[in-house]
Amino acid sequence: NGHKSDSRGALIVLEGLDRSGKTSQSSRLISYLEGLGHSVESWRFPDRNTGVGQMISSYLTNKSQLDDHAIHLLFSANRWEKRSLMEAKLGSGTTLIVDRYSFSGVAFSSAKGLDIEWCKAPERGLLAPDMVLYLDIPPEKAAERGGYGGERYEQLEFQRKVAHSYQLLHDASWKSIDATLPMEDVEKQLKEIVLDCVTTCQKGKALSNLWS
Ligand code: FDM
Repeated sequence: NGHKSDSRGALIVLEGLDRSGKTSQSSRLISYLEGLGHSVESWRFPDRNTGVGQMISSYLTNKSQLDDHAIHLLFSANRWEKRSLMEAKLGSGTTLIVDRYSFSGVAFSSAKGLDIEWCKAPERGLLAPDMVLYLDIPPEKAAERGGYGGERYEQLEFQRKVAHSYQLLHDASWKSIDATLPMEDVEKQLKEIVLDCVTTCQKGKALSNLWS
C-alpha cells in the first residue's frame, strides 16, 4: 500500500463489563495489526498517568471519596486531555485500539442513577470511534471468571446495572461479540471486523465527533 502514510488510522474502542476480556483481546489485536505492518497503539481509559488520572485512580481504589457528578466529569476531562494527541496520532496514520471510552463513562455513571443525557453532555465533541466492539457477557458469567479485584465498581450487583446502561448506548457503530465464546473464537471475529474497519479508514472515511 503506497499511500499508507497519507491515510488515517482507525479509532477502535473495546467496551464491556469488567472481566469481559477487553484487555487480553486488545493486546491480541495489537500484535495482529503490527504483524500486518500497520502502525498501531494500545490506549486505555482511564489513563491513570495524568494528574486527573491519579485522582481517578485514588477514587477507584477507595483512597478518596468524590461526588458522583464530580468523578464523572474527571473521567470525561481525562479523555479531553488526550483528545488532541489522539487526533494527531490518527491523522498520521496510527490506528488506536482503546480499552474503554465515553461509553464506559456514561454506562458506569448512569448505573449510579445519574441522568443519561447529563452524562453524555461532557463527551460531546470528543472524537467518535469508527467502531465500538462490545464484548457481551452476562454479569454472572463475568463474575465467575476468577473473581474481581478490590476496586470500587467490581461487584456483581453494580455490574448488572452497568450492563443495562450499556444496552441503551448501542448505535450503528457498535458490534456486539459474544464474549462467552472461547477466547480464540472471539479473537478471530474481532480480527476480521477490525481489519475491515482499518481498511475503510485508510480509504478516506472521515473522522467525526461524538454525540454532536
Ligand atoms: N470507568 C471507566 C468509569 O466509571 N468511567 C469512565 O469514563 C471510564 C473510562 O473505571 F470500573 C470505570 C470502569 C472501571 C473502572 O477501569 C476502571 P479499568 O478498565 O478497570 O482500568
